[in-house]
Parts: sequence; structure tokens; C-alpha cells
Amino acid sequence: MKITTLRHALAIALGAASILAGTAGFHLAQAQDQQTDMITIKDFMFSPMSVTIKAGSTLTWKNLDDEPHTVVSDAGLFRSAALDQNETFEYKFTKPGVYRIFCGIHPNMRETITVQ
Ligand SMILES: [Cu+2]
Repeated sequence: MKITTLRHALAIALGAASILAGTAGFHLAQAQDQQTDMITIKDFMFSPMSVTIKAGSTLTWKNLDDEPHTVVSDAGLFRSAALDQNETFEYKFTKPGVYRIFCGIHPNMRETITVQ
């Protein structure tokens, strides 16, 4: 079918673009699957604000704002440096639990990571 082929080609093109852009693919992947490993920081918000991952998964945060943000665990587990635009921070969650994250510069920016 022509339409199917076109959609397939579009999906491949989007996939390739997302590898370059880094974030579009995240939203696509998230729609298909709850397993998420990239958090974007945009418009003074973590997205998604609530994530469930498996123990042993590494999360990557990427700041898309032209304003610096940090990624801080309120339990004191980790604290990133100030991330400038397009900079990333990674953390590997090894233990199950609920982790509350905020931005040290804008403490009203919050999210919850559930590690199973
Ligand atoms: Cu911030």
C-alpha cells in the first residue's frame, strides 16, 4: 500500500531526524512505550514530570531552554552542574524507589522518578 509505505518512510525520516535533534524521537518513543530514558527540560519544566523506569536504567536530562537549569535529587543523591542550552546530565538509578527531582535554580520545577 502506498500510504503505508509513505508512513513507514516518514517514520524512518522522523527517527533519523530525532537522532540528530535528540528530542522528537523521545516523544515518539514515549507514545509507544513507557520506558523512557530521556528527560527534556523546556519552558521551565521537566518533561515528562513523572517517569517510571527499571532499576539499572540511566536517565539523561537535556536542557533545551536558553536559561540554565540543574537536576537535583531532594534526597541528596546527586546534583548536576548548571546545564546550559543543549547540555545533558546522566544518572544511573540502581535501587528501586521514588526519587523526587527539582531544579536548584528554580525549585518549583519538579518531577518524580519511580524506579522499579
Ligand atoms: Cu531551572
